[in-house]
Amino acid sequence: MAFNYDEYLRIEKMPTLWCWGCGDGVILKSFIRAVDKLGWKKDDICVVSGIGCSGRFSSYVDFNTVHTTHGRTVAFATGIKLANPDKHVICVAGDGDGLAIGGNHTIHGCRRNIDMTLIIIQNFIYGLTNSQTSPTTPKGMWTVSQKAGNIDPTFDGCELAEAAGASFVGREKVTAPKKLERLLMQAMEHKGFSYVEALSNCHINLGRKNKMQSAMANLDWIDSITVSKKKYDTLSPEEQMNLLPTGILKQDTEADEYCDMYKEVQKAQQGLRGPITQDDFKKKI
Ligand SMILES: Cc1ncc(C[n+]2csc(CCOP(=O)(O)OP(=O)(O)O)c2C)c(N)n1
Repeated sequence: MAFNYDEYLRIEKMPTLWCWGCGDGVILKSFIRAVDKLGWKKDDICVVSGIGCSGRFSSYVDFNTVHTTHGRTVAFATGIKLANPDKHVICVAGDGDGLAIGGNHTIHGCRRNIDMTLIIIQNFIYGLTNSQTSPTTPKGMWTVSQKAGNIDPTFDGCELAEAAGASFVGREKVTAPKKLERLLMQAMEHKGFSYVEALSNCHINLGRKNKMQSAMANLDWIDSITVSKKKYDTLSPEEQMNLLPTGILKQDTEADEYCDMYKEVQKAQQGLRGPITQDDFKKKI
């Protein structure tokens, strides 16, 4: 029997505002299937998104949802999680939202290792506002803010998340929706901050000006720059240079989780335990 997405969607909001052929719908469907497989109740989930095409995500799913300001997704989500530690909090942000204006919040969400999942919809461009350079726009590509070609160095959001302390980091692409579904399940099940980069196409605002005029051409390009982590690890540094590894890139099940530690703070303040000391932590410095 066909999967019934309607159960999880706000049907009155359909059709989506996303352009025809946009990969964001593939991510939405993969996420819904992952939630269904986890068996989570809709009322136990809160989806928090920012502004941008990716920000529409929270409007379409029939969970508790918050459509927040551009760049502040993780900040809002942190407050929601601390007040409701028993709920599953999922943030969705674009590469501009989560890595440029909201980069600082992303770094500190990772550093605190608070139990939530951040899905970065990485389409290499500011989509909604028509093609400004984002921190992940490849060098040399045309953008509306760098019409002679982008000269800004890019950074890898997954490497950033790993270095900042996220305890689960992974990347997948919309051309592998079943793998994306599995990665999202693993990320959402993980206790701690999980960072998932979902590579999506924006053939309208990235592709059209960069010799990828159709969704398929944009997707082929994404396929050409990605390789499984298993294969990636066998390549030389020169071969790795222009490739993005996919799959689980980091998984640390031992790291201290922020809500657990915060419970200890509450107990200490209520006189239910002594002060918090270095012995309460696995990682001290
Ligand atoms: C504080 C603030 N700054 C700028 C904007 C304008 N703005 C809206 S969406 C957006 C970029 C969206 O790009 P991205 O986060 O990559 O998401 P996409 O649209 O590609 O999904 C910008 C700059 C805004 N709404 N609020």
